[in-house]
Amino acid sequence: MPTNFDALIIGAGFAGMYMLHRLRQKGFSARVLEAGSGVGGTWYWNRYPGARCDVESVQYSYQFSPELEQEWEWSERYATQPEILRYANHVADRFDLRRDIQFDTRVSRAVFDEAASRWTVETEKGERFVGRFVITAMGCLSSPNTPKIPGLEDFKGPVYHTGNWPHEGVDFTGKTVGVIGTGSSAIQSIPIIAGQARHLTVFQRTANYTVPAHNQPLDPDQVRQVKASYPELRRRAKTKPAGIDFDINYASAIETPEAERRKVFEQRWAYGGLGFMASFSDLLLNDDSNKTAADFVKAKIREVVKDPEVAEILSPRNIIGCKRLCVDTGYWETFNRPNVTLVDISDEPIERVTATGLRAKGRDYAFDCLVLATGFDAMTGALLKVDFRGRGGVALKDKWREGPRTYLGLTVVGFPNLFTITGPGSPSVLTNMLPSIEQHVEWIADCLEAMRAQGRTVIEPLPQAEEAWAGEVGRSANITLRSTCSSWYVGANIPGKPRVFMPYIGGFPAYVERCEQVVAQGYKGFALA
Ligand code: NA7
Repeated sequence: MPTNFDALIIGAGFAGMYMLHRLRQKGFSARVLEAGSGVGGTWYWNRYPGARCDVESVQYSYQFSPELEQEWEWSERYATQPEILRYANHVADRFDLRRDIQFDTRVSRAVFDEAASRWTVETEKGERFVGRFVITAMGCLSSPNTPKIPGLEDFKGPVYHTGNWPHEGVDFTGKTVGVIGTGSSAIQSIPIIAGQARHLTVFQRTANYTVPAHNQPLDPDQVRQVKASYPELRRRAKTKPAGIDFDINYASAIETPEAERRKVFEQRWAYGGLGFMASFSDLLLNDDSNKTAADFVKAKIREVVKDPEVAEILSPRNIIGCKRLCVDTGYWETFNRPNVTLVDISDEPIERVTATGLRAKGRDYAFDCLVLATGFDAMTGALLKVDFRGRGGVALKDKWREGPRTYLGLTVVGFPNLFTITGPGSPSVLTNMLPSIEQHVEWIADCLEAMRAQGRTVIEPLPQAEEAWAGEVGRSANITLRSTCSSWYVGANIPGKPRVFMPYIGGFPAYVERCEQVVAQGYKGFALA
């Protein structure tokens, strides 16, 4: 079997699969190395109960193939993880991708050979592959974070992480369960776990904002309409900051009279989903505007949650949308159940996990199973698990010691011929991932094609281009309130991680335009050799 390729792609999620397809179309040889035993990436691992995408299914899908768009049928407004995984498998089969994907292969190291201008990629099993280019397609939320809570290894029952859930599923019927975390994964899984378990205890460090999904089966007529006008839907979505076709209200919340403002929030609430943040255009720009939305949501919590003390604990204290907004089905209602207890650990960390549960705030809590819904080492976690060595043997983790720096979120000075799909410094997690992935994949494939046409074999960004881009990423982050709280966007959830706002927040359209300008100006900011 050949081990020498034009490109080595790490990861067979939506990014890796399309990258492979696109490179094949352009006549490049490529091999995908994938740690899992199947395609799907994030959707392969995140199988916790209730896992769903928070972008509507008709938009969270590939658009590169009109035939694929037409033949695939989404069944619900928000697709479940099993349905998204079926879609990923359908794509793999339809485009005959599996023959170039090596599963059960975790990449451990990648070294750039300056003399040969090639990368050598090593796997945990000791295999080696050589490629002119390395393209990372490892996902932004794919390196699960297991906090170092003392005593975790002492717990006698099973410990599950939402980001690495057993494939056979878990039945909590009749069990007592503890859940640590109240982020998106917890908010989706808690109502379902509570429905099965004898008792559920939720340990909350930070209360989170969530908006009802109002999920429902898709109406066939509506699907027909979407399919008949897919190009138009995609075109509209690309003009929006998040690459999602939301109806954005360009008014200011604080300048809108109270009664009118309330009406807008109520309408968005009744519709459900992330579009709530598009109720007004200044919710993430102006503290007072943000407070109007935050107060609206807190009033909803008080309406739903019967015990005022519990409602108070569930009410977030930070600004809305600073941490990623969650989308739920029956989350707050769950805390009205007699078999659910909420424990506020905001002022004191969990003391320790014990053999039979955990100790927090001087009290012991007992349960049979422990669920860690504790999130991910976002955006850089998966990349830095691989020991990337660029020019002069420099390690990527050393280069990024103070935080990630990239040119366009796609390339890194000192690491020639390395491309990072949805890397830090690109819109990535602030957008619908699918169009962001497609835009990166197409940019990279076009770049390789242009290099081939010009007889070039090495591409690397210039230090001044990387510097300028890092400045732009930082400046745009500072304009919004989003960079102001302890979220995974700034690495705050991982002790010791440098605090840098990692994604580019200038919006999908501005970013795409910039990438296109770079190409139009002869790959401005890059050295091509
Ligand atoms: P998140 O959103 O990072 O949530 C993780 C949760 O776990 C969050 O509530 C954390 O509290 C909590 N956490 C993490 N470590 C601890 C410790 N040591 N003690 C107590 N609580 C802890 O991850 P998710 O998987 O829910 O969602 C990730 C993204 O996936 C989401 O944004 C969607 O885009 C999909 P904290 O807030 O840090 O105080």
